[in-house]
Amino acid sequence: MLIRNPNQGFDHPQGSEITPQALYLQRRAFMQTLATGAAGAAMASWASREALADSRVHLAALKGMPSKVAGATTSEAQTAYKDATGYNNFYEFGLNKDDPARNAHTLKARPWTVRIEGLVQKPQTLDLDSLLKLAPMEERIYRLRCVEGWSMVIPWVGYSLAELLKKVQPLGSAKYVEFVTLADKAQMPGLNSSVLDWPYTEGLRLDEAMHPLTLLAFGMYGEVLPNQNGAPLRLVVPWKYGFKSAKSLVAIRLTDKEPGTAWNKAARNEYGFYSNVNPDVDHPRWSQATERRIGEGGLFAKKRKTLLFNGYGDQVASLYAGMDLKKFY
Ligand SMILES: Nc1nc2c(c(=O)[nH]1)N[C@H]1C(S)=C(S)[C@@H](COP(=O)(O)O)O[C@H]1N2
Ligand SMILES: [Mo]
Repeated sequence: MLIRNPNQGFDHPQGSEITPQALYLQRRAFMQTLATGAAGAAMASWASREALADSRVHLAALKGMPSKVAGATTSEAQTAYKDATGYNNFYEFGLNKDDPARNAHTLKARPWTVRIEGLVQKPQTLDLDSLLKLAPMEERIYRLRCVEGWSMVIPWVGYSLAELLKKVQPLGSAKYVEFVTLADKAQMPGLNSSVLDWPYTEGLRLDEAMHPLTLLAFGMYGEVLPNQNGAPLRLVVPWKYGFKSAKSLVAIRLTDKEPGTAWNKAARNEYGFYSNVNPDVDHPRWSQATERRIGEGGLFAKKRKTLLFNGYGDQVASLYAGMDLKKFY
């Protein structure tokens, strides 16, 4: 059943009661509620009244709709919602996998603005409603591979980052994109730790950022992003290790130089700028040859072979033609 959550709109039931059928019925109920407008009051906590109509179309109604981007959607079994929202890396809310789910309720995901700045023709600050309306959304089911050796399959809702970048018109001198995420001690207890130099930042080469697979995600499993997954919007770059997919973005900055990244600054020899998933290039502490799919059996479940570019090589290998992937790790 649907449970109203004042912070996030709707909550899923937790735990083992989630079966595919239960999820299906729950989603259908969610869509029906939206269709009758009865969810207006609940949704208002997330989006403004004007944005309501759009968010209905853009998120809930898109559940199960095919992505228009070739190769973006895998038919592999989706990770259970409780795992995708209960086993997270979001160091701003703590270092343990269950910390974000427990602590991220203090994140105030709305109102929210994102600055798009640097080497662009039209720098601007966009609020969430404008971002939601900026381009048609799609559902894309991506594998997400963490450098720690586990992976998930998550149905995201969003649109290609390229849609946003085209609107601001990158200058000819722009070669890279830096992503800056929220760093607010009042909302994020993890900022008291000095493991990373806050804010958490990431970066892509401009052609990587413009690649249609690179997703600006606003939702998952047909709903708005839970706080622990990077509400209200995040990056998802499916052929790179999970840490490239920065959560809770507040600025997108186009530059002419390769930007530093939070992990690269913390341990340069461990985390390169590119960080493409590659079974042949090990992390100093973790082999990258295999991975454990979260939710698949227990301790003795067979590991899966990790795929070059996380299996998205057909789409992205050409971006790295002629590059030594061991050197540019
Ligand atoms: N701002 C921010 N973004 C972040 C992180 C983080 O600690 N802070 N962790 C990254 C890592 S290591 C991974 S594996 C993914 C996890 O995303 P998920 O929790 O939605 O599965 O988020 C990435 N984005
Ligand atoms: Mo990760």
